[in-house]
Amino acid sequence: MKLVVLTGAGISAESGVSTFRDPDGVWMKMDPMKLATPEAFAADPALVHGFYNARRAQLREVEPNAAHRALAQLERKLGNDFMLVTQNVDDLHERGGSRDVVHMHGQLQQAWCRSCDTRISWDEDLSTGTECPNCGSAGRLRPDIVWFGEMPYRMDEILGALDTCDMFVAIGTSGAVYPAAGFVEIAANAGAETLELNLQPSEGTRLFDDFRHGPATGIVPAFVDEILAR
Ligand code: BV8
Repeated sequence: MKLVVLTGAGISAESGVSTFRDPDGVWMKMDPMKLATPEAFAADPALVHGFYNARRAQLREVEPNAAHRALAQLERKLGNDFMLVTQNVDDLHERGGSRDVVHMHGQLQQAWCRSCDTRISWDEDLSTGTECPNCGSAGRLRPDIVWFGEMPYRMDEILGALDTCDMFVAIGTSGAVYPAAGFVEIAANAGAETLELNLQPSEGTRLFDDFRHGPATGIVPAFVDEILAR
């Protein structure tokens, strides 16, 4: 069985990472257009660096949870028949044991030099004066995050997997951001069974064949046990 899993902020919520659109979510307190667009970065790079520096630093305070670990178990069992796509920019899937994670919206712990086009692992703060360790340019590094209006990463691979999978599962995502929100329809049109695992019905619940609602640390390990028993 070929399985594609898409995760969103809800899978990391019980680890202590804020979601975006829940009542106390990041975008309920801050305007994404001022923080997560190329235009915002051009207008006020120090503000944008500060926002991502705080979120990068927060990763040191959090740990993966049972849902991240369960998906790693599924990867070990299904091997190449499994694709894990995440909208999350944290590293909790990797720390939970997943080896191959498609970070379609980039990663907090990676910087991208707009001078030499190199991507570099980055654990520290970035500032408007930070020098690129590869080419030496100052002030040309940005967080390697896909902002609104930019093309998400590895779309060809993702679309290829959606076209050939037997099952598509969306976990902890509101279905508010495209193109990820459209994956369920692509998979369904290709004949896959579709399942939503979320705390509560998402904006797109009606697009799924089936759904289970509850905290990810409960419903994801239960789902993985079911698949492993098949
Ligand atoms: C693109 C930066 C072209 C990273 C993020 C009008 C109509 C349609 C589309 C558009 C439109 N105007 C503009 C667009 C396109 C736009 C878009 O979709 N906008 C929306 C807002 C309308 N998209 C883009 O610009 C994308 N690029 O389209 O390029 C293109 C063309 C063709 C083909 C391909 C591409 C780029 C999108 C990148 C956005 N980057 N942020 C960062 O700073 O982190 S978006 C942001 O939302 C996050 O990064 C996250 O990745 C994404 C999705 O959010 P979720 O993960 O779903 O989180 P959310 O809080 O919303 O939901 C959490 C869910 O978890 C809830 O349902 C909750 O109930 C649940 N939950 C909570 N606790 C738990 C739980 N579930 C289980 N257990 C729990 N304990």
